[in-house]
Amino acid sequence: MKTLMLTHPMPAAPFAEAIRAIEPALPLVEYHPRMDPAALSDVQAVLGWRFPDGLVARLPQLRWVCSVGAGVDKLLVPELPPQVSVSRIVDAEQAVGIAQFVVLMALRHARGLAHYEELQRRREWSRRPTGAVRQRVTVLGMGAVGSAIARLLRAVGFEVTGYSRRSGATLQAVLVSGDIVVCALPLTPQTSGILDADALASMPRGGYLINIARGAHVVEADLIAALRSGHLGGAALDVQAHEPMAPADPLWTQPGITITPHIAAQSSPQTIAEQFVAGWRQMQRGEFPLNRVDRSLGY
Ligand code: OXD
Repeated sequence: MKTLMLTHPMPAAPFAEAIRAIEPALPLVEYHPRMDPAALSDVQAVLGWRFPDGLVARLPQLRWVCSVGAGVDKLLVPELPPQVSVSRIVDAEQAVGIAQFVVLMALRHARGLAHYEELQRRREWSRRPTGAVRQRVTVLGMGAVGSAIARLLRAVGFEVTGYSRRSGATLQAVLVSGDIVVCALPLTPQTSGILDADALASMPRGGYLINIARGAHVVEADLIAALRSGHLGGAALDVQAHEPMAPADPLWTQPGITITPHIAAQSSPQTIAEQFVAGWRQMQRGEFPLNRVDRSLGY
């Protein structure tokens, strides 16, 4: 099964090297925009992050798309034929890394670190006593990543409520009780824009939002408005609607927002290669690939 590497903006070479070390016979070709149609006509598998416009129509033999990440939203394009299997990487180490990042941001907020950073800039030594953290955190999305986040938050003292499609509670009910809200949802048509003005207004005054999922979950203009009005106390956005963010993006300069460039945690090329090769071998045997997503759900 010839495989097209579509990992841009990540370089393909580390993934290709790790795959060849496990399965030297696996035919790999790296995508470039001016590729000859003949080189695409026999591609059966894609290892990728995002489909360039119009590419799917140039892959008549496509059988399997494997995401290089945990999310598949940029690969589930409408023109993807229904019989194509889609899978993703499920990496416990990445989940732990993301959970560590969330705990870092939650503690930074709960312990008021931004205040002390500001005091240091002003050379001001003044104390504001606080107890151990016991704030309530709502984790939206209780898949592998959300569950790891909930476990680690509880371990450091937060009171955690998880929300998922199956949990029965309404979104509004769980937002009301979250001093901190963590978004770990898959991006689907149902969750796109889920954190809009109404949802943010449901959070308690002074609430804090941490997004490690996808920028499109948040209506960014509504978030900025909620911060400007003083309703929300701040936000940590590891993901943004437009990545990479343009210099003029208003999120950069909004007080209270901490921006990081989608670095909460990545899977290693080795892990991705191992899972990709396992799926490739399954596909060769006529089986479904490892970590196949339900295309009707989008995760
Ligand atoms: C993702 C990832 O899907 O980094 O965002 O794995």
